[in-house]
Amino acid sequence: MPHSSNPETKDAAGPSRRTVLAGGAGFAAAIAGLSLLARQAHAAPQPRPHVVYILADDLGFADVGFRGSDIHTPHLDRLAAEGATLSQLYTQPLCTPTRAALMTGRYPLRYGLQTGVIPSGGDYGLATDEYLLPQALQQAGYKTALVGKWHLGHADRKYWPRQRGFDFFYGPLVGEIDHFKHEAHGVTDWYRDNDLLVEDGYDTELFGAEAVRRIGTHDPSTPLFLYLAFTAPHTPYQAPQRYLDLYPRIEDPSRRAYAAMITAMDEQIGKVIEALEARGMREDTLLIFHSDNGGTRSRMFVGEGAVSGELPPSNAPLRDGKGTLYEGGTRVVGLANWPKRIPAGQVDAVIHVVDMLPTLGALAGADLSRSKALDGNNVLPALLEGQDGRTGLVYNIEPTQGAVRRGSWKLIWHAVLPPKIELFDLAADPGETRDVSAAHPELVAELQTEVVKLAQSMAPPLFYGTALKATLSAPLATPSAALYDLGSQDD
Ligand SMILES: [Ca+2]
Repeated sequence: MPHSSNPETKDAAGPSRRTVLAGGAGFAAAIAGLSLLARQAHAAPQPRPHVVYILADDLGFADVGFRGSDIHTPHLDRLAAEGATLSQLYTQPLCTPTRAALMTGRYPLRYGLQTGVIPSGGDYGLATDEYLLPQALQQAGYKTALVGKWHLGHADRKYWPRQRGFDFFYGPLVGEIDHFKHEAHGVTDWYRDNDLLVEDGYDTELFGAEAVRRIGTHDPSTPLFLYLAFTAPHTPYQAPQRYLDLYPRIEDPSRRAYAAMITAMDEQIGKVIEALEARGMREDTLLIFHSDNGGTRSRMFVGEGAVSGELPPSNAPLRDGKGTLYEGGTRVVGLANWPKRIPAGQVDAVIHVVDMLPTLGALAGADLSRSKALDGNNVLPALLEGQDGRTGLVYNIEPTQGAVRRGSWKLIWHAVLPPKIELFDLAADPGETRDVSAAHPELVAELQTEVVKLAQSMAPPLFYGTALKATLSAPLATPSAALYDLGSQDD
């Protein structure tokens, strides 16, 4: 099926609510609404909603049914049709930074997680002096559970989910596992709470079954925060045969497995919804779904598993993908569904994943005074009433590159030699095809000043220390026989 050239209209389950509802509501009114809600943080709605927060891993922007894909996602399509599709939802371009931003409400540049992901050999984690979303919700009386991938520190138990505000944890700690063997580099990475676990099964189905169990045994009179972080459709591309059999017409084995993984995830999401209905919790549940970053379009970011053929994810009509600062890496497929409160339609407000902590915190009546200075805003007015979202955002700031958005203007500064500055008008050119920096030198200078200011305040990337150590201690990649051959050729 062809992809629309305009993401603003293609996925519209109804007319844009920003257009219909926001009307003359200007920025000042939006700000007034935000601060009013901030003051009302302790007057949360009663009963407070359950929150089911579902993350996909490396899902392409275009790779769900409600964006016109041939990949079957009937349960997500229904959630999208009955809820709000989020047309401008932003994350960080990689796993670890996005998860950190979600947990803290703060950009990863604040605590050194802005570069790369925590690799298997990395001994660092999300700083333990950060106050996390599950801690805030737990303090507010929520039961908190993580089912799925963590990727915010594994080398020391102090970084693990049970020590960071989750009453329950089931899943892997690192970024990429074999979906059947649950191991990375031959080491099992699969836990229940703080205990290593060996069990058979396909991870996506195990996550779904565990989520259903958590809901099935939950007392509905207590609010639940269930963070369901799938490892699908991250590499390696693997799926049980019955899902592969759904796609006989896809010849490329990588794309067939990728599609099968997405449908397997969708099926589990359907089971989670059934479980909520069976417990009478569905109407009072805010369900948020999105990808942690864009689909992979470069082999540099594909992960450790080999992929044959063309890389399967599509972020059409957005440019590039995972690991980059272009929209395909950072603007993700997403939706919010809360039958009682969120009307059906498309929300065009600019929302960043750092906004989720203050938003959910406000709903829960959580005390966020223990958080360090938040980068996120409460976006309930955007979700519930179609009001405007943020007017700017920081894509990322690293020693080698940075990008910021102001209104519809986006500056990307590639700082490594040879350096390059790009300016895009996302309203006119969401696909980032026309660099207009030469035509707007003053705006470029202003945005560069903003990037420099942020760079001066950033924490040094923790990834660099690990990368350097790994480089210095790595064994010689060439087998000795090959060295001998090389020596022979010198003769
Ligand atoms: Ca990811």
